[in-house]
Amino acid sequence: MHSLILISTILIVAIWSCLTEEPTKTNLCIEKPERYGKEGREGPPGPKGDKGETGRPADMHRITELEEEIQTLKLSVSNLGKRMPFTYWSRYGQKMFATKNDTLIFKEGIKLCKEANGEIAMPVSAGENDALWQFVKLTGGAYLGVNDMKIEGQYEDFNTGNPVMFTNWRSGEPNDHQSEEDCSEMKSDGTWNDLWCKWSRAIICQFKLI
Ligand code: MFU
Ligand code: CA
Ligand code: CA
Repeated sequence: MHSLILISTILIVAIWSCLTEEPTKTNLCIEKPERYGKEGREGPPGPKGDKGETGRPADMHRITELEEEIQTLKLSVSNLGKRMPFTYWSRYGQKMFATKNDTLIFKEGIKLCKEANGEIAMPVSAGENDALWQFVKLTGGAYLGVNDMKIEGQYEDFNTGNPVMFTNWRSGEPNDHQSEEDCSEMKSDGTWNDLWCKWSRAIICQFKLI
């Protein structure tokens, strides 16, 4: 009976010491991985290194070239941001045309294109007229840059102030209806009509590629 109590006591002490990892640890314990202390503090800085090799002389020509490239990139990135509102794009020759699902009065249309660093669309050839017509089929009537605001009956390109050479007036137009039509639109059949500048129409902007 005494020996049973003695053996039980030894076993309890051995298991207890294994569980608590007390210094009384016996070799009965199953080995556990070693435990490390915390990492020490950072040591003092090392000695100064040797002097480096002399650099190449600055290539001012290359720097100028790179500076110019950066300017061009900055402009492209800025233009991309400004042109985000436009949902429809097409390219014809050296012009990009862009529009979106919205109608504005002529003055507001001019502002919209200007804010995107562009101009109101002004077709100068049958090809450009056709390219714009593709949009007008989707958007309905759209303002063009042709107008006779300065002198009645003298149609100018709003962007340049030059007289227009290419025209595609619908028969009977321009008629300056009620003596108040100094703006112009492309109708859904691709022909032009002069109209009052206060009507709301789709706006197509043009961006020159060179
Ligand atoms: C024609 C057009 C005008 C306007 C009017 C309702 O005149 O030329 O621009 O659209 O119809 C009779
Ligand atoms: Ca007129
Ligand atoms: Ca008209």
